[in-house]
Amino acid sequence: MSESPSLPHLSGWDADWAGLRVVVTGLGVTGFSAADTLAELGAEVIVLDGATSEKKRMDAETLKIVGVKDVRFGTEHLEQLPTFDAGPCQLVVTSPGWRPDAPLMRDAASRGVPVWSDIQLAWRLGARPGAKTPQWLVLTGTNGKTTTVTLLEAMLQADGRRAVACGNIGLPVLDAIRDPEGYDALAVELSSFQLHWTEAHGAEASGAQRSAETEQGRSLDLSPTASAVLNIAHDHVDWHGDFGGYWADKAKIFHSTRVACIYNAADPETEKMVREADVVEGCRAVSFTTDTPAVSQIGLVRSDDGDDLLVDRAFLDDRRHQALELGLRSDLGPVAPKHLVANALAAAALARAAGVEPEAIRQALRDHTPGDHRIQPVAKAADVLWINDSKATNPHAAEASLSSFSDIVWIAGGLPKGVDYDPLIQQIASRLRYVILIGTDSSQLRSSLERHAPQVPVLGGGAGEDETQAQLRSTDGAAAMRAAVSAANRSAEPGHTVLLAPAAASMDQFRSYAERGQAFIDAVAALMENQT
Ligand code: UMA
Repeated sequence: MSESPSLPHLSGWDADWAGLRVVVTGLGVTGFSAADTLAELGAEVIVLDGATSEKKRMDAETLKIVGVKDVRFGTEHLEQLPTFDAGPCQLVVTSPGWRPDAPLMRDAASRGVPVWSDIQLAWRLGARPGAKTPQWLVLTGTNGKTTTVTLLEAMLQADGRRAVACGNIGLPVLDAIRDPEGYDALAVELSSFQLHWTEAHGAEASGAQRSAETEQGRSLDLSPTASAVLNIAHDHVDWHGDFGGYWADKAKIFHSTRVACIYNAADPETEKMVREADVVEGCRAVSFTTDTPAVSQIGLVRSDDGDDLLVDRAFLDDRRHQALELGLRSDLGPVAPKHLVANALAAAALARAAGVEPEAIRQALRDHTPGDHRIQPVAKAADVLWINDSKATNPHAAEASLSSFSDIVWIAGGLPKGVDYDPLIQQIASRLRYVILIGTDSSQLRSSLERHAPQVPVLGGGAGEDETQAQLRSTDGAAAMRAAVSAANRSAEPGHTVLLAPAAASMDQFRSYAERGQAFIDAVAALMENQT
């Protein structure tokens, strides 16, 4: 990305976008919203996409109607930037997934053509004329983004604000800012890809940028009210080149933050990001913790009756001597795992930075329903927690739940889809106490466990002929799950978590991951009933 501020004159809906020659890369949801917006602003737009589909062709037809006449499909268009009749391309607005080493991005860099994410464009536009200009509350992280942004949206709405969750969660930010009425606040989930293509010069921007900023009364680069990084672990490293690149792109979220940068007290890397950020004068560093909070933290206080309190020691005047109650752990549901509490605390910190009242936060915690089959607590009995993460159909998705718990009795297996289990098993071996494999053939997972977690007992996944093993392999999914749940019950000890996170597809034994999750819920319910 160019180091100097790009297109400094273009800020606000009424700026001179007309005639600007813009290439939009990608015609997924981002590209469509970007091309549609730019056409409305009067820019000249060419859209490029390496692949095509029925949906994309229909979207191209729709774009034609609004004035985007030139949509090109096919890899032959991805070698270099196209030239417009009126001259060379002046700006690229890219879909997030386009890698920096893609030929088009290299071509843009060599010609000095700025490349913006849709986030950068949305920030520059602000809002439609006459509509409210929203506060931006932004967050990123390797895991937990979607839950946190959903909770944040609910907290803002419970406080009576017109708010919406957008960004990587699915609704393009450009669609949110083009809402005719406008929003009071945007709860924005940002991916590392989106951040990569978003400029962040920090509050100490160059002279040219600062003068433009003064003129407009608004920073040219993303300058959110509050920002948060939930955690950082290895992910998308191939895209970013190395972990350092991924880290640096995530860290950009803190730059130019105005009220509070929120980090995870349990993840020193997120604190380092805040320390290195160039923020607006007066912006505070606030952390969240699942332990008792110190000053400038939002955290969890154990209570005598066994129900922990979520408390704020950051956003109140007398924070040295007082704490503000935001809700109870049990507001999040009968069993609220630690990672969910951490996500709720992060959302609460962002909401409090925007002035949301404690009552609204509590209301949102109470209204929260965990997504079905996604790290969904099912029961807690005899100090054993039962979690349904049937939606974890590959190792990457399973890792999120496996790394959220220690002392796990793991129910896994199914159709492996040709993936390599070794990295996952190496990473989580120390957390496993017992493994039960369902699936008609989970031998691949079993041999990975034998190689990388030889100390962990494994039931199933082999050719054993005893009745339980045969049931675990059965094409009758409900029977297989009953056998797995009953074996888990026999091996789980107090303090353990029984986790269904198959890391495999379900279709060898079930119609869908939802049916597999429901089979688990039913088997656990039957078990609980028999035990009472
Ligand atoms: N394309 C090319 N060449 C390339 C790369 C992409 O031609 O080198 C084309 C593809 O054919 C496609 C288009 O570009 O038609 C881009 O589509 P996309 O699916 O990559 O992106 P969008 O549909 O615009 O969706 C994106 C996010 N996807 C990615 O970042 C990969 C969505 O996040 C996001 O919800 C949406 O914008 C709205 O902001 C999804 C995601 O998987 C959920 N995110 C990753 C994650 O969470 O880990 C980052």
